[in-house]
Amino acid sequence: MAGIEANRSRTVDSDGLVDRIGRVVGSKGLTLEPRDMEPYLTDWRRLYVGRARAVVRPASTAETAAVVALAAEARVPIVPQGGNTGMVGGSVPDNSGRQIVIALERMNRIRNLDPLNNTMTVEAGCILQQIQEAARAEGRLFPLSLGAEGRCQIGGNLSTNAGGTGVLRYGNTRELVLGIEAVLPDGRIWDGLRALRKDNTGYDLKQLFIGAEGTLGIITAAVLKLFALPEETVSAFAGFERLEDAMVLLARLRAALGETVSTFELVPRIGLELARRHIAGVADPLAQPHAQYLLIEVAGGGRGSGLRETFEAALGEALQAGLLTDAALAASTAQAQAFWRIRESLAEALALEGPTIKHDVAVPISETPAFIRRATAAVEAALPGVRTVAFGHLGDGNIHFNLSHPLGGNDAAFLARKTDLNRIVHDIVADMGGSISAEHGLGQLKRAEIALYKSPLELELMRRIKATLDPLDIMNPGKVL
Ligand code: FAD
Ligand code: 2HG
Ligand code: ZN
Repeated sequence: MAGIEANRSRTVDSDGLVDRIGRVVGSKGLTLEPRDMEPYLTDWRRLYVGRARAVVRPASTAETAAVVALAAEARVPIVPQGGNTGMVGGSVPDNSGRQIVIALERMNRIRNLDPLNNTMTVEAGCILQQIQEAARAEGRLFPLSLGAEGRCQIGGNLSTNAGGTGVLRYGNTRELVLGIEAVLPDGRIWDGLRALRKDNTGYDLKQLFIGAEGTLGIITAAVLKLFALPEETVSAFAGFERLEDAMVLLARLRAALGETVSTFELVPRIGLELARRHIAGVADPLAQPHAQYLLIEVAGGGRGSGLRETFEAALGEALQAGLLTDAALAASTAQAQAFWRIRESLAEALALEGPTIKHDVAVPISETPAFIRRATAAVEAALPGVRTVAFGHLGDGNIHFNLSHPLGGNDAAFLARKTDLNRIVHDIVADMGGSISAEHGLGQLKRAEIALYKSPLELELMRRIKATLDPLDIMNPGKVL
């Protein structure tokens, strides 16, 4: 406790809350020094910089529950935080300096892996990659996969219902979970860690916490579904010209290869160029430039199953039919990794390119080409010179419709157009029956925006759920609603 004593003078603790929390988590679990708190106060995009009374890092569910109970008693708001890679400012505190951040990083144990039940039980602070590797070591696959997997935590993935590049085959995070354990806003622990494939005993409460962005409680552990580890994975990087052709290709690939088609991602030419400009080691895999590219992956039954040959033949037919203009099949793991690097570095490349206005939208899969065309024309008319970088999960109808600042323009003037450009893009999304947040959530960024696009009844139901579980409004207030 010496550290806590030493730090006490640096924080205002007139009600003794920090002292009481310190007694629960010990000096290892409490950060009060402004310099040490700093990484927990700024989001990945550097859009939000908050202040906090303390950063608390509990080591167990019991410690988390005790800290939440103390905060609830003192009516002090809590901000749950995972790997802090979220895109919408949900994981950082506001500017009041009153909130405490509860970071789950010390809760990183894999509690159990049951290969026969095809499940694993993990604590919320496990890094996604750690989970993927543990599953693989037992010959199993945990299919959630995203660019931030080396840093994001499963608790954050659950709380944002993360999507990523495996949704086409395995679904969103929501579909990969059998049970959760959560600390409620009053400090009680709900043990819902059931490892069952079937359980129709009333409302599916875990689904309330999944995608709630920390507004209903703190997820402390989860039972995850595991899958057979594919024996063979084949990746291709293909160039093409017309977005509609990609949709025809996806249907053809599914007809030929069934559920082995696991990734179907869009990279526009400008995305590849930005990645080459900003990310070390990125190269163009194809000889000539193309308007658009696809990263396609099939995974399945192993040598002798004919997977590679069938995939190659399907791509050959697509080239002959003019759906593709060129395609490279990865001949080695290193080449496959090079293809993936292009796709996974796009978010970072965009950030390094300068100010960006982001839209993470979903429309019916068949409507994605029409959406990209309509939205591109509309924003280019509204702001000549704006560079649209529309990329992402084409096979899911989820496009990351990014607007990169006009070259040679005034960045402040560009960012000042944010509300008006959001309106243009989101109105088109709404008109097409889509969603203004496909996978990143609402956080602080889209909290006001969603009020324009969700029905009053849906918003009322959400507010009622929030009020029932968190009547004091201490769990991540100011986010989502
Ligand atoms: P954080 O950012 O720490 O938190 C996110 C939200 O969850 C916050 O509201 C926070 O309060 C809450 N939260 C965190 N942990 C808990 C908990 N244990 N209990 C309750 N609430 C909690 N997202 C996608 O969906 N698909 C992608 O393909 C994708 N790619 C990305 C690529 C890059 C390079 C980056 C930087 C981000 C990407 N993201 C993607 C966004 C982000 O990685 C995901 O949203 C991820 O799920 C967030 O996890 P995290 O642990 O970093 O959560
Ligand atoms: C991705 O799919 C992430 O790479 C980030 O969801 C998307 O930066 C973005 O717009
Ligand atoms: Zn994405």
